[in-house]
Amino acid sequence: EDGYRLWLRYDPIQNTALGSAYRAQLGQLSIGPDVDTTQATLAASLLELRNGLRGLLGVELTPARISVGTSGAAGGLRWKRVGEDEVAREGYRLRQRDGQLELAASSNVGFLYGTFHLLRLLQTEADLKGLDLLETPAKELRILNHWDNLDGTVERGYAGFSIFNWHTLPDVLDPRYTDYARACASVGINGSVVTNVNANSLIFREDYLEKAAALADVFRPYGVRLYLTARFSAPVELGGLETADPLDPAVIAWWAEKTREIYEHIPDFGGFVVKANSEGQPGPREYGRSHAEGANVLADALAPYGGIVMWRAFVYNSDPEADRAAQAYEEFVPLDGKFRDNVMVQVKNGPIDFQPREPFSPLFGATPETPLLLELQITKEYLGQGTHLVGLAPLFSEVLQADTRQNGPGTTVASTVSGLAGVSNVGTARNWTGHPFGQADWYAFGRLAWDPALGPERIYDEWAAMTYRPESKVRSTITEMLITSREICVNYMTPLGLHHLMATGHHYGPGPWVSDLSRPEWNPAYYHRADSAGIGFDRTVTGSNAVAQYAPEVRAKFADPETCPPEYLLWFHHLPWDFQMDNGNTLWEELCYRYQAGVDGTEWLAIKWAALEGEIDPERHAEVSQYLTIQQREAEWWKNACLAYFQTFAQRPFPDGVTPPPHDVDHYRSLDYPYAPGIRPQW
Ligand code: BDP
Repeated sequence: EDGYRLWLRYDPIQNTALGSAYRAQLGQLSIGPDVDTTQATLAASLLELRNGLRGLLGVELTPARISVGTSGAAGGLRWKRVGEDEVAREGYRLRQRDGQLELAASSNVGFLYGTFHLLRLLQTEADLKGLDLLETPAKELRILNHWDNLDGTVERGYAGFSIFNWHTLPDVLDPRYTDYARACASVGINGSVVTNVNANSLIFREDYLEKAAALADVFRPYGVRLYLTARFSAPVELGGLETADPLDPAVIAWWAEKTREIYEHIPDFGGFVVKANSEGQPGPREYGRSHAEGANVLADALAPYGGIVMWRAFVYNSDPEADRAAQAYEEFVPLDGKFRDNVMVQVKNGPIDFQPREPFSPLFGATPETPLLLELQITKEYLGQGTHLVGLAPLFSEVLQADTRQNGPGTTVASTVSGLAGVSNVGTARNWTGHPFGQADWYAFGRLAWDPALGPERIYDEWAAMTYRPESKVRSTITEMLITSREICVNYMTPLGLHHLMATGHHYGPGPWVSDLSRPEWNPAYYHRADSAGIGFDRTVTGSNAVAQYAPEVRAKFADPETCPPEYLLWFHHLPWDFQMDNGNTLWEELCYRYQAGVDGTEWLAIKWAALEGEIDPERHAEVSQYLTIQQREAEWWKNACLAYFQTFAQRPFPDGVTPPPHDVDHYRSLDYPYAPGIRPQW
């Protein structure tokens, strides 16, 4: 058992009574007259159904069991084409009707999604009796962003190398490309940006476009559109022009011609993602132009073909006076209304950078005329990377459900965005994600992009049943572990609103003492601001006043330490060590207890998992156990390093119930991880 099949395992259903009921219902398929299974997406749907039924139920959909082009015999499963007024594009209806189980869709991809849903019902051993559901994706754009480089490495990737082998494309079509697209489609992901945001112009060279086109051809039947990242200086680097100034006629013509060429290779190309004037990437600001002027030249080139630009709001500069958390808003809110219609601004969930917890970015809901995409990180750069078990669905859901109040109560982040982009965690690891539980985040991202209102418990329950076993102890234990693990991680890394305490470069372990990097906002000390008086970043009116970027009700709540939720306390406030928490603890005591709770939580995870021994396959059980050992040890490391360091300022004893760090802070400072994955020269 190596995890390659992800959640699409299709192993025989063990519950014999249920298996017989399913077999009685699904032994026959009738395909409506206007459902043409020679079309690629319908052929893929049929193939998936055949494989699923064969594996789960031992049912062979032989030609004798399929009636094609009829209005349908009694019993069995029936595929029926309906109009978009009945079932929206990409959506589907699954219901029992007149003794038949009917899958109705208005688009080919609707049949595909409906097929995956039906198989999921079987895999999770759901009751099909009285089934009646209508599904429509809440968001049109549900996209994975791969930070994959053309040389095969993956930025902030912890599961091996890129699954896209640019060297052997377009000739070698690794079956993994198809399985990747299947997995995406099974959770409703409909787009894939296959190149890194720190982009390489080479991708636009003819031979690379042929490679990209080969991938797009594999993805297409599964409803996954291909997108590429555009390096803003490509007209210079690849085109030989003297400038990449977006208002220069030669530059405008270059992008128009390049885009035409791309569509010649990939007729349904989705568009560009751009990281500009951020962390050394080129951009319009070099020419005195705004982000809107930069985005619009690409948008104009794409418009004739229906493509879009996803322009990232991840910008900050090195002004020592500026609060990094405030900069994206400052830069982009004044540009509202200045972007072309086919530009979306892609905003990370929080104002800084994929921390274990951040308040939502104040940009959500603040640009009524500019559609936004929510960018989430599925790869765990700041959450223990490939070795810690941390379920991200609670984090994703927390931001999606956060109420921005920008347009009255109930203006959730989910309601303000046109789609979701997730930075992928897959690589060449046999099980795709390195840590076996990393798969759950890929799964959860897709499910939440389809329906942001889905509860994390429900999502993990499905994943656990499909990926491990549908038996109740297995699914409930795994679900509980995944749900709880996020808070455990927050506690042992960055409790109470602390952020960016990670060591430099690789962002793996703790480095709260780092304060000597050239740019102020690359230093953890810039974020926690611990001193003899207290700890935290004052973002109220006495500090950076970044809190003013939120809608009045949200601002009022965050700006007062008495009403600010404890999980965001030190994000917005610099408070004395003896600040009284609601529960009667001082801030120092509470900080210590939280770190201890994080460590204790990793022990709890290990106990929970140990109780599943014998209930699931020994291979994956042993693998997860080994990772949990690392996590327990490293949670201790985080707690000890951070508490030893903060105590040098707090000068207070550790409260009862908190195990004091066995070493002083110099010991933790001296620890070194020279080969931690994802090392970058600076940030
Ligand atoms: C940061 C990563 C860096 C990425 C950057 C981004 O450390 O590797 O390039 O985000 O989002 O979190 O562009």
